[in-house]
Amino acid sequence: MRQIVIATSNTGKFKEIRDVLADAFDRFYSLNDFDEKVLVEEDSPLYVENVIKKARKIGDRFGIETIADDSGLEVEALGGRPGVLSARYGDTDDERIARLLSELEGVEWKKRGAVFKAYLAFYIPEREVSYVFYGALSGYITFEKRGDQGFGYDPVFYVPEYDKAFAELTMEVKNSISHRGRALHAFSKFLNAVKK
Ligand code: ITT
Repeated sequence: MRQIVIATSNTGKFKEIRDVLADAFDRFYSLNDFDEKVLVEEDSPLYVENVIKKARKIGDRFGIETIADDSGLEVEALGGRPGVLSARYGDTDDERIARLLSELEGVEWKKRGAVFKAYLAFYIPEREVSYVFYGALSGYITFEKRGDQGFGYDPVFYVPEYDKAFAELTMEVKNSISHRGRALHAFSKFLNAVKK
């Protein structure tokens, strides 16, 4: 039986990752499944360093193959903020969105461009090795919230190709185009190439 820890306590991320990997693993754990809370300080300004640290620390602690995700939203008009600090822009999704929209007040549509980035690290404890996968998607920050699917900044991230915000797409469609979906696609190809 092949098990994997999805090293996140963000249930939105957990569901998206599990959905894409459903055929590759038999059992999925999130950090919420363990009583022990392992503290991982995401203190680097680089996503890639944070994600490797997270996957490795959790993988070594529980002795199970682990995938971690560090992601962020980079808004052009804000000089790339909130970026790697996207989770710390407020205490709740609503607060983070409210802050983003207020900082963009008065900014016209064509200057509201943004990129969502996702870094995934897959760590194999018995080999002490990490593999990193990357995905990104460009879009725009809306003037107000749209839709009720997904999580996080989904209601304010507009995808031109679909003329919809992420939160107006089903998880399947979001996963087929999103930053995380792209990184997961690369990870799936890797898993197929390196069958256990
Ligand atoms: P973990 O560290 O436990 O995985 P987190 O929510 O703290 O969860 P990050 O440090 O990667 O995750 O922060 C990313 C922030 O960006 C956080 O506020 C997320 O809700 C948000 N985010 C990430 N991916 C997103 C997506 O696909 N859609 C909307 N918001 C997203």
